[in-house]
Amino acid sequence: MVRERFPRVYPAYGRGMKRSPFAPGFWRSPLRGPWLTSVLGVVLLGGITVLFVTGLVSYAAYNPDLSPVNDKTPDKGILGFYLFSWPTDPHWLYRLNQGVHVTLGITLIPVLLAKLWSVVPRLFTLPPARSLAHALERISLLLLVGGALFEFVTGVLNVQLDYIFPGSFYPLHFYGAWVFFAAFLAHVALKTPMALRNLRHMRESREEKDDLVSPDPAEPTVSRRGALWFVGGGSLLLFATSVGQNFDGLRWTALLAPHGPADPGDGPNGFQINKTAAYAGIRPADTTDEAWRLVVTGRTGTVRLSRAELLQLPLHSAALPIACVEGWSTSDQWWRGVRLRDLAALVGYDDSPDVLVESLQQRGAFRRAALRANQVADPRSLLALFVNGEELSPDHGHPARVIVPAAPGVLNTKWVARMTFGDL
Ligand SMILES: Nc1nc2c(c(=O)[nH]1)N[C@H]1C(S)=C(S)[C@@H](COP(=O)(O)O)O[C@H]1N2
Ligand SMILES: [Mo]
Repeated sequence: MVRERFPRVYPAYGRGMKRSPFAPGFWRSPLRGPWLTSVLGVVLLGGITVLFVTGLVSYAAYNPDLSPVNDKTPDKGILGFYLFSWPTDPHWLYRLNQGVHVTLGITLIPVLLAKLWSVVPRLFTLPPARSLAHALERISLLLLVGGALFEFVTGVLNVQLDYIFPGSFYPLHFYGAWVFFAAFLAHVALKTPMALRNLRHMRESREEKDDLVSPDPAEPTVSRRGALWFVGGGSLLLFATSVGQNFDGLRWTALLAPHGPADPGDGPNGFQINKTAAYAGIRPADTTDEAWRLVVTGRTGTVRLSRAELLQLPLHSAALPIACVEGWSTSDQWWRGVRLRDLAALVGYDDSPDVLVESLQQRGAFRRAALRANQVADPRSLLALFVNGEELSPDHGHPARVIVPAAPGVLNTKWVARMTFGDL
């Protein structure tokens, strides 16, 4: 019966035209309509706002304004206007921020796909633009949809495959975020009033006028609420199989998360490893007590310390996690070593300055990192020699690694060889 109405409502289209996605009768799911689109839209409004904020915050945590060594987007210009000195408290700050960013991003994938599915007929409207305003709106939608797909795809690739774009993930994801969020804001400003109205008094009868409602709907196989449960269930499944990468005891539940190149095994050093010593090209011969020296440079010159000499300095402990930009983190581990600020004092600084930390590693992205004065000054910031009561394993950075509260994992340089204190 509904089918018969179709040619009368759209006399310009013959039945054969339904094969074309541009024909109104082509899209036949009875689920499409303003209510479904509005529910999904409101979920994304909240979710994507959180993703944007946690993403910008995560970028600030890298100290990109401190040193060219840390800056992955040298041409960020005014987009870096908001950068601030990353605090060291609370010590789980980056772990929380990045866990939320990555886990929420993964969880929202089904919602994003469902939202795009719910409006896909609009991609195929003819004529492509009825007016200048309509043309502008469609271009902004292109940026919106393209931006969303781009951000989710680059994010997931970084989380899953590590560094598929060598060195260039940050600029892509960072600039993409701004383009996407600008289009997102315009979209939200235009659509929120209508979406809220749709949600408040939604009657099926009112839906008939909307262009998302198929003029020629197929028999329903599932209710709209059923469809929402399906999307929500997909999100829940993704959440349940990725959130565990943030907790040592639950890591096995994170079926979707990468588990690192090496099984860290049990025992004191049995927690997640990102890059193994072998991968980083660390030669065991360079890390022996005879060969290894820590070279510390500062105001008063250069000091070279053997491991035995380091052990003569006051040793301190701190319980701190490792939290990677990729969204995995460890529970707090007990690190023991020399305070960074004590090393600064050795080369003439009573007030902690910035420091550039370089590792034995000859190549690769994360062989050096710059820390800000407030990070050096924190008494929990250590050049760690031990973890959980045992010497660092080769993969965790033996003979010595940096560990700083609240900082992204990438700033916690392993296999440290050289520290240069001074304003960066
Ligand atoms: N020299 C060096 N230090 C490094 C890295 C590296 O590749 N080389 N990776 C960093 C990154 S990205 C993270 S998340 C942490 C991982 O620490 P873990 O392997 O001890 O868990 O170490 C950091 N320190
Ligand atoms: Mo990392």
